[in-house]
Amino acid sequence: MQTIHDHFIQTAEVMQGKTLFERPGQPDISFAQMRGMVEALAGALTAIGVAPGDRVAVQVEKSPEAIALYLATLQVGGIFLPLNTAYTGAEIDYFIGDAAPRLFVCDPSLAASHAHRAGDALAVLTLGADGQGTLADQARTATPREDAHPRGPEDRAAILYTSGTTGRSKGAVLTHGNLTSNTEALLEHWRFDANDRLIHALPIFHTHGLFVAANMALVAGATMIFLTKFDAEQAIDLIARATVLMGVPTFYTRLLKSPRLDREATSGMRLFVSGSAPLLAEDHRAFTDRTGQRILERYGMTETCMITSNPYDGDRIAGAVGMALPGIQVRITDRETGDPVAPGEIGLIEVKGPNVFEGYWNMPEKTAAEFRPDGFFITGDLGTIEADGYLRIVGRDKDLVISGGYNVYPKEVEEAIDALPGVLESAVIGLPHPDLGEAVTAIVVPKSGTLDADQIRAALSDLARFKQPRQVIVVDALPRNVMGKVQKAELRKTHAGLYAQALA
Ligand code: MLC
Ligand code: AMP
Repeated sequence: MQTIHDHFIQTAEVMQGKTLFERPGQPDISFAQMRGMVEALAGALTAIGVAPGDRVAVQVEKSPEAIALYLATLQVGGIFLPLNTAYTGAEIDYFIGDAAPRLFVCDPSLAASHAHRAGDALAVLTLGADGQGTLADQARTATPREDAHPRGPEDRAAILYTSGTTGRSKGAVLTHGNLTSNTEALLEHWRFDANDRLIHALPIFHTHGLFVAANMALVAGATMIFLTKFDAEQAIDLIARATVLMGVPTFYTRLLKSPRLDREATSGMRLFVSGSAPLLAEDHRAFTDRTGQRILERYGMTETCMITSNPYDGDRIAGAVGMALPGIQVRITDRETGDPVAPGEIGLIEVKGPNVFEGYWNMPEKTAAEFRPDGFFITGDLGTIEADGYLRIVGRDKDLVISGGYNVYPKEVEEAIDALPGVLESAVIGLPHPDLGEAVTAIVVPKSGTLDADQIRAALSDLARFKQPRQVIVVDALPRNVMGKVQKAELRKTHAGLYAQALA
């Protein structure tokens, strides 16, 4: 088996001076240069003492060097642990305590606030958006490393934290076999090769930007037009020089807002991919009307990488996420009994295959609870497979909000709100939002008297910005059923129109 690092080295050997990273206003970086960066960083990691199995936690801005650090970690047999740049110090405390990394790499601007973490067991180094910092300094002086620590499909490659229903984040442990098998399946399924030029505007600390988009380009020998963030007008400028865009639905909602999006602007593109959250069927259709292109929607999850995809050649159906990728099995089961449901009925989406993660870091009970005895993983999404064979996602069994492609577990936000003075209880829900798909919204009950909604929002600054409620609504009581359970469905109905007029 080859790891993503092995694949990259082979590709770099062939591609040599071909451009891997193209960045507006900055010099291009070739495959050969990237290989040099990876080997220099692998030398630095070895010198620092990162041993096989050690975790390398990374909270840095998007840069080619950050991708090189990912590959270098795989090369030395380490476990890559990328963290959302929005996470605050309190959130980082938890990840570092839980994963016990050997090395934590942060932005130079945060070096002072993380300095206290450094000790015998944990080195703290920096890497900035410009590729500079104390880690880069070490890479310049260390002896570059060419050999890779041998790794098999079962060996651990990465940990991605995903919020938990109990409020505690869970570290999903992904193996080399998970990453390699999924990249290979996607390359074939989407006909992605060295001729492609991918607009890469996603963050690189999640599955979509790192294990789908970047892995595919690194392995195929494609060029990435590498953007620090998504800007619809910039994307339209660049589309003429690209062949593929991968994005969350908000990318498409924002592209559709631009009058410049038309057939001519997109005529050189061969593939638009959407995933990480539901793409509105009306956006899918509007995109086709405007551009003649049919967005290819696929479905995935941190724990499973990509699961299903609409076909490349066949019908890309609005509101459907397609069929299981090669080598992957998907079934729909009854929520109560776990038995497969009849075709066309709604149930839990379960998945099995080489893409499915090993388990949650240090959480054997949580892991066991999400797998069936026959090895199927319970996604927590609700769906149906109809006679046409396409999977359609109809909802979620898990209490989860997806805002602009970021997952927010209400429990974590509710716990933070409930801890504030004067709050009796709260319910956090996702409401339809014209830009973000869903917006995190808090419904709060005061202990007595009234509460200031703005003060509540301001008091939640320990939470990453994308988890903070866009709006806080103060009410006298929450609706409950006879069992005393808060009726979130009713709250979502009552407040459904809250963001209807929101400006994107
Ligand atoms: C940014 N903000 C968000 C937000 N993104 N708030 C809620 N939800 C989000 N997703 C905050 C900013 O901090 C800022 O706060 C304010 O909103 C305005 O920001 P913006 O400039 O409008 O946002 P922008 O930077 O343009 O980002 C929006 C976005 C981005 C949608 C482009 O969030 C994004 O790239 N999302 C992709 C997420 C992703 O990669 N998901 C894949 C997960 S993997 P303030 O305070 O300054 O106003 C996965 C598996 C799979 O799910 O299947 O792929
Ligand atoms: P994450 O845990 O961040 O990886 O998010 C995974 C979740 O995103 C899945 O469990 C789904 O709920 C959701 N998701 C991903 N892709 C799609 C899609 N195409 N349509 C609807 N939901 C999706």
